[in-house]
Formats: sequence, C-alpha cells, structure tokens
Amino acid sequence: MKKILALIVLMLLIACAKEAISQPTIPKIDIIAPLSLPEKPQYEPPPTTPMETGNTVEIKMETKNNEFLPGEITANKGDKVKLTITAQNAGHTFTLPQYNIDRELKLGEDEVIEFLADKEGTFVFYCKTHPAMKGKLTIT
Ligand SMILES: [Cu+2]
Repeated sequence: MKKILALIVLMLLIACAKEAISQPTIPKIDIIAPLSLPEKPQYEPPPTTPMETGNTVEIKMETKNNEFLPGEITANKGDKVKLTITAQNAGHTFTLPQYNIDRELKLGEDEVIEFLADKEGTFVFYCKTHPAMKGKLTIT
C-alpha cells in the first residue's frame, strides 16, 4: 500500500515537473484590491460602576471680570461633579479638554455641566474667548 502511494506521489511529481519544464510559467502575481478597513470597533466604555464613589459634588461657580470664581475646584476620583456656572458680565466658555468639556456660558444663564471625575490630577480649565481666564480642577 505504501508503495502504491509512493508511486502515485512520484508520478504526480513527475507530471508536475514535466509541466514545469515544458511550459515555463511567468510567476503569477495576484493583485488584490486592498480590503476596506474594518469598521472601527464601537467604543464601549469600560464599566465604571466599581470606581464610582456614588457621591455627587455640587459646585457653584460664576464668572466675574473675566475670572472663574472660585478659580480652584476639587473632587475625589469617582465623584460625579455637578458644576453650575453663571456667567455674570459676559459670555464665556468653560473648556476642560481632558474631560472633553467645551461649553458655552451664556450671559446671565446657569449652565450645568456634569461629569464623572474619573481621571486623577490637576487640570486647567479656561475660557476660549479669554485665554487668560483660567482655573484649576484637582481630582485626588
Ligand atoms: Cu471668557
């Protein structure tokens, strides 16, 4: 049985070899159109429940004379921060890039900004219209 198999294999090899000799072939290059990029995986935020403290820190802030008052705010990591800002003398923005916050503060209106303090550190927030108008958020 093994011999027969070996013979068949040998015959096939010879057949292939003959073909190769009699018909020199140009190496075939397959041009494959680039596959379209796979769709971006949908971003699923990691479950945040375990690190949330369940505390909500309410901070009232106003803007006066192109200043944030208070200019320094703090929260603990895992707290939900509820920031209510009243723009007193002009329109401003509350911009905090590390938390993807960029909110317009309309004159005389309360703007409520809520976010989960999930990143530790000291972050500068500012007004895009008045770059000198800055404040600090510290999450510990
Ligand atoms: Cu401003």
